[in-house]
Amino acid sequence: MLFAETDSVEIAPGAVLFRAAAEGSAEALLREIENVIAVSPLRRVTTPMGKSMSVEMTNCGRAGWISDRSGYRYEALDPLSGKPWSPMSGMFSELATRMALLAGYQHFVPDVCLINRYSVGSKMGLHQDRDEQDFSQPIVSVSLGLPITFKFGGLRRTDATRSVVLHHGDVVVFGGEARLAYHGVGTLRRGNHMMTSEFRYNLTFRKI
Ligand code: MD3
Ligand code: FE
Repeated sequence: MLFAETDSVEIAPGAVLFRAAAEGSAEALLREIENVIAVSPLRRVTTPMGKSMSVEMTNCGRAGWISDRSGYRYEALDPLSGKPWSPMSGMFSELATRMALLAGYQHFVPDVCLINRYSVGSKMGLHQDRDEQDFSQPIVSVSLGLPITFKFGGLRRTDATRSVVLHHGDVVVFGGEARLAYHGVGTLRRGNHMMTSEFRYNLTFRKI
């Protein structure tokens, strides 16, 4: 137990996996997700190509990531309500800062948390995250609930990918040369998790 918090695996250059690091915080994280959803409900957004994404999303923090026919971007106001997103809780930002520090990033202060909810059949195709200003800042990802296969490639869409299953409580810090790598997730399979029933949640903490 003493060393569990720092057990880490480098799954690719710049991508550090901390297995089950958020497990002990999961109940509190899920409660806070409910608070965020009460302000800004989960919704399925449309890509610029006009396709509805299978993952449901919401955000907290000083802006939120959204997509519609006019593109991907961060917006200070939730377009559904016209009001600000829920502020990021201290518990959220402190978890992200602590995990980034364990991965070697000393001043990571996230200002946005994107919350993705996967249900049976949801998936996310290979993409890069490049809607932020400063790619020297890492992204911290927290998985909760059902497991999913995460795919991780290189800087070109056609680069080979490797797969790793992300489980409840796993935290991954993506920085350095992993920051702009192509990544995605496979299809969520049916399951019943003790804390999230039929869902998987993913939190991504970013400095936009
Ligand atoms: C690697 N989410 O929201 S988390 C996303 O499981 C996203 O919901 C997936 O990709 C999910 O953009 C994967 C892992 C992740 C998140 C952001 C990254 C990996 C990343 C940014 C850069 C490189
Ligand atoms: Fe991504």
